Amino acid sequence: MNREEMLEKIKQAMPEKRFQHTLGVEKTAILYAEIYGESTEKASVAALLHDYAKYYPDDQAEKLIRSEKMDPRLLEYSHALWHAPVGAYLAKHEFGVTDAEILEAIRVHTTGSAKMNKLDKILFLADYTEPGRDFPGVEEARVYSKTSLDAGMLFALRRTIAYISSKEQPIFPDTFESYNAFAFLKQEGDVKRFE
Ligand code: DGI
Ligand code: FE
Ligand code: FE
Repeated sequence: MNREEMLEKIKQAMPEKRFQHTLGVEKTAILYAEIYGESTEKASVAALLHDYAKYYPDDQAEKLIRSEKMDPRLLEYSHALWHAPVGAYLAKHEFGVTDAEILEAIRVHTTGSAKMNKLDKILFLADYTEPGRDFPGVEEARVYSKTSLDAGMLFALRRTIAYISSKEQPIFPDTFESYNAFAFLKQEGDVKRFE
C-alpha cells in the first residue's frame, strides 16, 4: 500500500480531529527520529497507524484480544487501552505491515513497556507532545523529548500515572512497569541518558 492509499484508509476510519492528531504525531515522530538517528520511514508508518483502531468497535476488539491471545488483563482495564494492541494487529492484517519494530511501537504506544527501544519511545513521546496537544506540562515534555528520550519518557509516565490516579482510575501494570524501568535507569546512575 502506498502512502496515499494508507492516508485515505486511515482518514476514513476516524473523525477529522483524530486524523489531524495523527498527522501531528507523524510530523513529531519524524522530527524525533532525525534528532535521535532512527529511521524516519519507520517512525512515519508507526505514527500514521498508531490510533487506527481508536474507533474499532469494542465487541470486535474484545474478540481479537481473546482470539489473538493478547494480554488478557486488558479486558479488566479501561477500553481506552485496547486500541494500541488491536491497532498493531490491524496494521499487520489490514495494511500489510510486517516490520516487527513498527508493530511493537504501535502496540505499546499507550502504556509503554518495561523494555522500550528507540522507536517505541519516539512514538510514545510524539503522541504525547504533538503540536495539537495542550495540557499543563506539555511544553516541558516537548523540551525533555528533544533533549533525551529517557528523560521524556520518565516525565511523561510520571505525569500520566499522576493524572490517572488523580481520577482514582486503575493503572495498567505495563504503565507502572514502564515508569519503573525509566526510574531505575536514572537511579542506577545512568544520568547521562537523562541530560
Ligand atoms: O490515543 P490517544 O488519545 O492519542 O493517546 P493514548 O493512546 O496515549 O491514550 C489513550 C488513553 O489511555 C488516555 O486517555 C490515557 C489512558 N491511559 C494511559 N495509560 C493508562 C490509561 N488508562 C488507564 N486506565 N490506565 C493506564 O495505565
Ligand atoms: Fe492512542
Ligand atoms: Fe494518539
